[in-house]
Amino acid sequence: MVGIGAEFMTESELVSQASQGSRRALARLLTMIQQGDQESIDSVLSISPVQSIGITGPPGVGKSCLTDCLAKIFADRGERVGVLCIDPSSPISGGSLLGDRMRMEQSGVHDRIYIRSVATRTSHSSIPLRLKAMISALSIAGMDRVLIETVGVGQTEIGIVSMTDSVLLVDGPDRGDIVQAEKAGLLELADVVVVNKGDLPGSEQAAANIRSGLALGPASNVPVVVVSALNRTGIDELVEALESIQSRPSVEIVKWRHRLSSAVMDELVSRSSFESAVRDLVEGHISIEQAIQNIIQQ
Ligand SMILES: Nc1nc2c(ncn2[C@@H]2O[C@H](COP(=O)(O)OP(=O)(O)OP(=O)(O)O)[C@@H](O)[C@H]2O)c(=O)[nH]1
Ligand SMILES: [Mg+2]
Repeated sequence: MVGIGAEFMTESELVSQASQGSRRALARLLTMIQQGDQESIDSVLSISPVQSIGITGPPGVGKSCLTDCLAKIFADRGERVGVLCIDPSSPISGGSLLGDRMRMEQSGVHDRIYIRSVATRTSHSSIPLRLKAMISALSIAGMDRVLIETVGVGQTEIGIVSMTDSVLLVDGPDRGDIVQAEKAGLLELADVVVVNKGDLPGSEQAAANIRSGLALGPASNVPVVVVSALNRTGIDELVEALESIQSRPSVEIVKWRHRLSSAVMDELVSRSSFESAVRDLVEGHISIEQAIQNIIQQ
């Protein structure tokens, strides 16, 4: 394949080249998956994916800086780390990756770290399923671990982090956005809560508030760790907390519910009967119950 661009390869050639370390083949494979190419998705799904960590939280709390710290720690141990930055605003090759790259200063220069931005603007509903295939593609390419940063605390983020093995919810010292995360149901998926910007006043108090809030509910054992991604303090404790995560059956049920509903949505919305049902609804020919029947029966 020497001299032939990755864009001319078949899916199985891409998989084979990516597994032999070709970053161009990996990039191409990820693009095809991101665009929803079914053959590319199918070509990776038999691979059992490596450990993935979802990192989510409100805008600006320091997720990228923290992801950078964690990627660097794992890479310094000799692991190969894939980083996916889920970006709701960017088109396929949008500009904000540059911003993330700049914030991910350490990771950007580390040869065991592979960073990739994933645009969601054009392909909203299927991102969770495609994400699963992207983690598999990174696994094929020899990554030992995948970190996934996503911005926000709403339903989209729940769909995304449900695909990961563990979930890290990041908050800042003065935000209290954790309340929004709780309302959306994201808090119940969190394996570790991080209060970042621990160098600023109010972070210990914010952590104490979160701990007392959690103490009342089913997530009372979830650790709340104060860190500063900027000063790199508290990161060892965070890694320890990440490595002590125990699987919780109640969370597994919630995650599988989200995964299945993403898959069901994806399957039904992609049917041609979905679009014709939309047209029939607009023209007043059918009821929504009939529309559902038409789609299911296709
Ligand atoms: N004081 C302080 N500032 C921090 C810390 N971590 C990140 N920041 C700053 O917070 C700002 C946002 O950091 P990012 O890592 O881009 O935050 P983010 O959550 O990824 O932001 P979005 O992806 O845009 O939601 C930057 O100006 C960082 O320098 C920290 O530990 N302490
Ligand atoms: Mg970010």
